[in-house]
Amino acid sequence: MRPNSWGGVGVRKSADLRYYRKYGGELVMNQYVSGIIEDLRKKNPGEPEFIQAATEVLESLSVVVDKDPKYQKYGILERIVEPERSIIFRVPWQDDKGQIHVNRGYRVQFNSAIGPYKGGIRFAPSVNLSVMKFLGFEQTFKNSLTSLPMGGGKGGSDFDPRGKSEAEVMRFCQSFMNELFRHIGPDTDVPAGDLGVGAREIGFMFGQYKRLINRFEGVFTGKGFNWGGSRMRPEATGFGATYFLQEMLKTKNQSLEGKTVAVSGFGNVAWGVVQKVGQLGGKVVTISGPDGFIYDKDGVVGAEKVEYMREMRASGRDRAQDYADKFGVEFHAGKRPWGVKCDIAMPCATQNEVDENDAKALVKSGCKCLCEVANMPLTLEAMKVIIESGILYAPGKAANAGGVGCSGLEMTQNSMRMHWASEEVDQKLHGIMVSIHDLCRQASEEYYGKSDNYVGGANIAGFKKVADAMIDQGVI
Ligand code: 2IT
Repeated sequence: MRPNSWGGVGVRKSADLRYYRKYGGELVMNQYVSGIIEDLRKKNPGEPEFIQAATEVLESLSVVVDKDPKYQKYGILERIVEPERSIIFRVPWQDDKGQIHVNRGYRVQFNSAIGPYKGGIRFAPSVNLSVMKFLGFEQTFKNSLTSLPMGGGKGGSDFDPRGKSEAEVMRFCQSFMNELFRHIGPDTDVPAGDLGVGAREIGFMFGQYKRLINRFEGVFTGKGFNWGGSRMRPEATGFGATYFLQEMLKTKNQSLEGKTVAVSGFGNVAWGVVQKVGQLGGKVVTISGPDGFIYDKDGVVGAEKVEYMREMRASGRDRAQDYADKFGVEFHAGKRPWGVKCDIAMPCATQNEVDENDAKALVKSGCKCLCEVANMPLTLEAMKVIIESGILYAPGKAANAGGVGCSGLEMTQNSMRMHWASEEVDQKLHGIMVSIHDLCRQASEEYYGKSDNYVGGANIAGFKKVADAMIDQGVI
């Protein structure tokens, strides 16, 4: 056993072995880090998603705190895993029949060291404090990677938009905002959309906010273009992820030309990916929903199919089978698309959608590259399989940062009271993704001695900017 930098001996065996340096066959993790992980588990019982996201980041920071004792001296890890503020509130609303319902609303304001809290709002039955905290935590590092001045936050509700009328959705959004408005503002906290929250819901929430505070200000991103939104924001997450993928492929002298891509989900993010992959000469052969996945051997390519994905979303039916019925392609009920033959996999649906068996199936099918587009789509066990397989692998917090990156550009445009043309936004988005890719590789090279540990590189590069800002700002 070898002492760590502070003379202590930190040894901890974990299911996740990927970041440990081996000293005489022992797997060593920094003792400060292992202590933080233990405390985190004790302090947050019943929050598996949050513990998963935080553990994954903390484990890759072992090498950073080994090298630089200031992070322990200033208590950075204990502070960075604790949200600055978590707000939980009642959201009562009436359905079209006059019946009263109560949902729970959340806003987790995780970290404001480098800018106002920034992050989406999710409406889904699976929303709870654990999910909000995992997303807010991830957002902090992701936003840091964009190089724009945005802190991390996330919000939402366990409200299920499926099967609700437009009037019901509007009343819900207004009630949600009747509480949230007092906690947000253009220099305080700037929400956006996420699962279940698109331009329509943002419109209803923004409208109510404006009415309550009697000011027109850039308090949301993802707004409609006519009332302060940015060009390209709807496309940004999917386009950005595909630009990131392009950079990854370039390091192997490859391009998207002729590549087959398996995609999950059919929402806003998958929609952007499908378009950009097609433009760059690749072919997306699957999309999926909660009911199963479709396999389109000719590719989800061309305006009609891409447009139909929007219709599927707008219908509120949440069914992938509609695509198979419309275009006469294969539908695999109750299955996920990870067994199909593909060169590249891009999970675009939700957290933990790829488990250990899915990961094994992907590797077996000959997949050469996995680019996460959803937030934390892989379980820790699935990550281990993918990392050990040695395939090219990027984490969501780097690859999907184009969404919030474009949100940052929307904030800039709002502050300037002007709009940029699509080409200008797209060019800036592309620049942001190339820069994130470089940051990941540089940090990976510096701390792991090899440049393609994107998971570790993203965590370290995202962390250092926030941590150093926290040190500068004192114990707050
Ligand atoms: O997960 C995400 O990065 C988002 N839902 C977008 C957040 C934002 O503020 O644009």
